[in-house]
Amino acid sequence: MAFEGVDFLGLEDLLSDEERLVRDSVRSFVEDQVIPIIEDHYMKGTFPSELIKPMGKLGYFGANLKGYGCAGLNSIAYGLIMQELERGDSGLRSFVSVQGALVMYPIHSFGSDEQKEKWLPQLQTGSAIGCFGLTEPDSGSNPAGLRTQARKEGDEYVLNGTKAWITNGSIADIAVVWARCEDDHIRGFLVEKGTQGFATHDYHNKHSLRASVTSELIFDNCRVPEFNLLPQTQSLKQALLCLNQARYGIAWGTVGSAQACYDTARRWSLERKQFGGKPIASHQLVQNKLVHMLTEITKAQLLVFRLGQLKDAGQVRHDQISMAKRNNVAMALETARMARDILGANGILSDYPVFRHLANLETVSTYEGTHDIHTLIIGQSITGISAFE
Ligand code: TGC
Ligand code: FAD
Repeated sequence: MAFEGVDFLGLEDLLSDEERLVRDSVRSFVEDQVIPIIEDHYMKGTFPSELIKPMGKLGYFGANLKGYGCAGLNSIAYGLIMQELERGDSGLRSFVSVQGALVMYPIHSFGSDEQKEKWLPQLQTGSAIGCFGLTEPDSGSNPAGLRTQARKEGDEYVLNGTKAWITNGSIADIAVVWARCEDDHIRGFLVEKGTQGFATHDYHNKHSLRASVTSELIFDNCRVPEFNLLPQTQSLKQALLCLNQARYGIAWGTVGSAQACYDTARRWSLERKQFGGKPIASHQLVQNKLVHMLTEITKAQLLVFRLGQLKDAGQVRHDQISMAKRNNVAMALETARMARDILGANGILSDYPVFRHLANLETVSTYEGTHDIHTLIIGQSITGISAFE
């Protein structure tokens, strides 16, 4: 009897009933409502906005936060949501990551009571959409070099600058924007859609993350009331804390995309026959690939499971999150490439999810800190020496 699953070490047994329930419910949502439409959206380059309200209703946005209608789930259950969503598509997981980890989390952690009451309930249900603007055309890996300025004038801040590569940019009702104040400190601001001097511009020619909106945000003497400054933001540190939340979700999410690719490749290898009518799965070289894929997926699962325990215990370090993001994205990318190879020519078709995952994972490897930037973060942590400059 062949092992047909993707959970080789039976991590299932370590999950609580609630965690299993959450995982199964997201899995059903993805099977029923995402898989049937996602390829079409991907090929057309559109985001499946019809899923926003249902996902809000199911509690996926800010699911690990407490209060304001949020589910207050633990980190493992939250991670499992990301895993199942990314089994569907990285763009969908990105939407949920940005909404929860990069918009709701900073408002929840660094916002005033008024900001929390105004925005968190709407963001939680999906009746408002958020985006997070840190990256700029000339500062990606090095956000400390950002040039967007916030000048205080009376009871307003005047923003000038450009943010690049912003997920959900043009569809967002609220943007969390990181800007340099006159005292040289980087702080976070809430900029509402439609504010005078704020414009967006979408990237349309992407080969990756096609079922996701990516935009430039342009601030040209954009005036926001003082009320829109996130009062607990004093430096880049608060932006980095947001990244930790999103990177944690990515580390779980990429296990899902890798599982989808492995599962597709295993099934295919058992059906596809070459050389004398034997399935290609009967060849040692193909088995070697499948074994490698499942072993790496299993190791990645263990990594995020332990990370979740540390996070819930309030003990997780950012360099530990970097290790999981770095390893798991690379693992998923390699798994997707191997799956594509096992499917042969069929691997490039949109009849199978493999090439879509492969193309998406190229972005996932770059955003939220590139593979090499995470290498340097971990390198700095274990040697005490910064190799960034
Ligand atoms: P460095 O000298 O290394 O560190 C300065 C201080 O910050 C601390 N630190 C962190 N603290 C908390 N969380 C983190 N992630 C932290 N990273 C660094 C560090 O310990 C140090 O503290 P202290 O007390 O010793 O002063 O900082 P640096 O200025 O050289 O910066 C390097 C850094 C950290 C910015 C770089 O390594 C980095 O992370 N670059 C990547 C930028 C990035 O990830 N951008 C993401 C933009 S958002 C996005 O991509 C969204 S995609 C959509 C989706 O998620 O789906
Ligand atoms: P660069 O920083 O120019 O890096 C280019 C190459 O140089 C990489 O290989 C990198 O590893 C290498 N490199 C850079 N510095 C060093 C060094 N010191 N040592 C060795 N190698 C180095 N950003 C947001 O703020 N919000 C979003 O919502 C968001 N969504 C995104 C969605 C998509 C689809 C994409 C593609 C990006 C998104 N980003 C977002 C931006 C993303 O975070 C950046 O692309 C990423 O941080 C890398 O920056 P960069 O593209 O400018 O590359």
